[in-house]
Amino acid sequence: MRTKKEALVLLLAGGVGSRLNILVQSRAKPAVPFAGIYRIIDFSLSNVMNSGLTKVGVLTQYKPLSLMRHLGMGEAWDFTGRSRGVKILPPHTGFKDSDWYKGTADAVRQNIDFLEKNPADEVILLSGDHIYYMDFDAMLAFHRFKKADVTIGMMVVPMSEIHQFGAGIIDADNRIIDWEEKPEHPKTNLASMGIYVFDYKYLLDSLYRDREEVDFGMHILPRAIDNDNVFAYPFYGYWRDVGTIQSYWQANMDVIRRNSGISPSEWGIRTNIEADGRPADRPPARFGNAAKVSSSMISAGCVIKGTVQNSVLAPGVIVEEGAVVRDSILFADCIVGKNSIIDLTICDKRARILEHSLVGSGGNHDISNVLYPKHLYTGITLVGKEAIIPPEVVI
Ligand code: ADQ
Ligand code: ADP
Repeated sequence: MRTKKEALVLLLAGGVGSRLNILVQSRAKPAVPFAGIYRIIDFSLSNVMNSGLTKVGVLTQYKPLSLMRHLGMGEAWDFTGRSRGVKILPPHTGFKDSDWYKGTADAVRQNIDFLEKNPADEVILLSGDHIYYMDFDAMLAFHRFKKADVTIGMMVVPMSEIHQFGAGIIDADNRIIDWEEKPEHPKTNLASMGIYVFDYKYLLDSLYRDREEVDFGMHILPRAIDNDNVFAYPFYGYWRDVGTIQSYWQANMDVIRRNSGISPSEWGIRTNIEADGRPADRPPARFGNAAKVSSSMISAGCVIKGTVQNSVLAPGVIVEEGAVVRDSILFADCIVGKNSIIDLTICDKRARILEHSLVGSGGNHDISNVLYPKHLYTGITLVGKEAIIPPEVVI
């Protein structure tokens, strides 16, 4: 038997991620900073690297600048040595708004020339939005063993969350026999992780067959499940779609807690730290004599003179005397002024909270809940990039 060609990877990194609110005002969701020194896309990219795959195309769409600067040529994930680097596939905007990508399958279809120039036996389709560790080689082996046309990474989620996902019912052989994208009345809690292995020819045929089929979960997969060989590859590890402020905050907190199942360093997650203000030149974190820090992650260049509890601090954050930071995520170079208290808050890069302010604690969330009912119902306060909170303010 002929040996298989290396699988081609397509990483979908273009989604708007509007539920992440102001964190995605200037950058695509996969470029949102995570756990101090990473960006969300680092997880998918590192999984690709650690699975020994080298042919990668990244599909961009929404505000791709931060993302492109972060990816570079893929040096951080060793893609340049083993192949010709990560190929960034920019959006084909066409002439009018309606030519803008209409869905995930449409996005892949608009890059069909990349697929055709890179023949393979399988195509692995990934999302750039997920926090997880997975060996795609094992999934490929499963796909080949089952002689599948499509294999979908799937895992059990709480019944209350399945409405956000593609939901599948499987038989004893792991064949998917029923499927519903984002079901209103779910019959199962087996969720699609949005991770697909496609037979190369099968994918091309599906994309050419019907141009009206613009989404994998909504169009391509239901038809494939009705007519062809589609299997579920079961996954039992830590996996989170960090698409909401609540799930994003929770996944960051999971990194702090031991035994939560997530460990970027043990998973061998790499990041392009050089693209983010040369943190290699930052000094180690420094703690004043009154500093109190517990259950937290403190990155290089931080200066802590106050109290930090249960929080994630990216490089260069300053917490002044008497200030308290609790249950919060502070992006690079935020400053918390003297005697200010930050509770259950996410501060984007370079935000400055001046002295004697209260953010997130004792504030009235009712007004923001009316303005953004779908975004800010969580009780988590967001402070925008470079925002300045004046002294003695309560938010
Ligand atoms: P959703 O998460 O709703 O459901 P979707 O918004 O279509 O999926 O995005 C999937 C991925 O593609 C994301 O990484 C997104 O950033 C990216 N993306 C979306 N549109 C894009 C475009 N036009 N160009 C480039 N990239 C784009 C999907 C499946 C469900 C499954 C969940 C798992 O449809 O069945 O359960 O993912 O999270
Ligand atoms: P993002 O997380 O979206 O990449 P940044 O604001 O860090 O956000 O990056 C956007 C641009 O701002 C980049 O060109 C970067 O070089 C630049 N930048 C980075 N740090 C600073 C800074 N301290 N002051 C001003 N601009 C900066």
